[in-house]
Amino acid sequence: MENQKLANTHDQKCRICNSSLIKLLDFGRQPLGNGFLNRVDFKEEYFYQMEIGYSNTSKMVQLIKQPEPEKMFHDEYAFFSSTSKNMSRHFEEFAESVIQSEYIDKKSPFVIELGCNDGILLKHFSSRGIKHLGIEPSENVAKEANKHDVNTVCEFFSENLADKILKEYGKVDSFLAANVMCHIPNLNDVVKGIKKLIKPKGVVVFEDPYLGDVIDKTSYDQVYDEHVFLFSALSISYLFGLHDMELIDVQPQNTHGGSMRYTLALKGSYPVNSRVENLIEKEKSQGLDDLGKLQKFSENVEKSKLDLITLLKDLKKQNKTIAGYAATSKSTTIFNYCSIDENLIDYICDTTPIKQGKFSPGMHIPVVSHSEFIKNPPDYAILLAWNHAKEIMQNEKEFTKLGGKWITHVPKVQIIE
Ligand code: DWN
Repeated sequence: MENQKLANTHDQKCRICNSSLIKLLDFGRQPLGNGFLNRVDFKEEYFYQMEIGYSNTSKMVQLIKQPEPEKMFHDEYAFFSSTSKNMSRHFEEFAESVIQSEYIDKKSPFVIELGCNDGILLKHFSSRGIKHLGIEPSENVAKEANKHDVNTVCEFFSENLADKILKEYGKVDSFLAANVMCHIPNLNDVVKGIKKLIKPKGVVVFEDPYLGDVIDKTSYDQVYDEHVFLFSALSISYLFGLHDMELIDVQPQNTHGGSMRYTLALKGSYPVNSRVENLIEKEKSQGLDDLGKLQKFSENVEKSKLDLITLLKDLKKQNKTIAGYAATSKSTTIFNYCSIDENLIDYICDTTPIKQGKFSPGMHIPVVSHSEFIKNPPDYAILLAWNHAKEIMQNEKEFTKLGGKWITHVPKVQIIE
């Protein structure tokens, strides 16, 4: 009966193949993941019904409804990629791997990055004098990229923009993106644009949080307004296959709790690495194309929610103080889905100035600076940036030494001993 309810097909069609979506999970009423706000704006806050669905044809897991892009990406976008040292290192290595690869013209290379944010990746091309272009719709972060001598166009990417870029800059060797493709609803238009822009031996290399890891770790907080898709090799092959392009390589990444780097090229232009076939086989045995297994994920999410609420309520009964560590977009999903507010969490600390002094989306928990965490340490800190656990634990040895404890919800709800 429960499964029957979950397996309801939905009016919303798959954004890739136009087949009917099968509803997997309803996260309820959610605000914008990065919609940190002032008290005066509480009344006007935007909410939408956040549900995810699955297409049996494209194998794509996706949001059923997504707010308009302009609501999420604008001149006050709250996320700056360079806030993590580990991520800075990761992008330096990413740049190096592209520069060293066989996919780039050694004499006059040209790279484009979609959603270049504050220039964390492209600055490594710029500093070597490599021709590059960043496309970034959020003006405030694009300005930050300019400060690193990164050339940017402040617009949403589309086939139309690709035509303009082609006229002005010519064709590219490598079209890059990191944590961006999964944000874009009209991917068919994007792939059409990319296909026009890449040279005959050009490639697209992009990475995003990986569906296989989300399922394995029940990291449902990767679902929020900005993440319209959760990709797998199966769904990416399908999408690019519609445009005569193919997946030629895949490389798992540790970032964002488990991501996948996909390399794609025009069909037949490169041999396909055996890693692609291996991953696709693995995905089939994991059930990433199996509705029953995906529905099991929905059950795990509901259990994780109950476990987290129970743990936090138990600690509160013991008069413990609890704070959130890092006001991530992911935490918006957790707090709103689990109805966790100021009665359970005293504050969230975060290093990003634009978030400090504001309130968390939906649940309105105060966001404070990191120095507040040092001045007023809680008994328990819930690790909302669990994907940066290594870096954070390294920085917060003193908190732990003084008896502070960490709570995580990934891969299961627990107090980290
Ligand atoms: O895809 C996206 C990813 C790449 O970044 C975007 N849609 C939005 C964003 O998601 P997120 O907010 O969940 O990302 P992070 O990287 O998990 O969280 C970053 C937040 O954590 C920032 O607000 C900074 C904060 N932070 C902190 O306060 N102390 C981060 C670290 C590492 C720290 O030590």
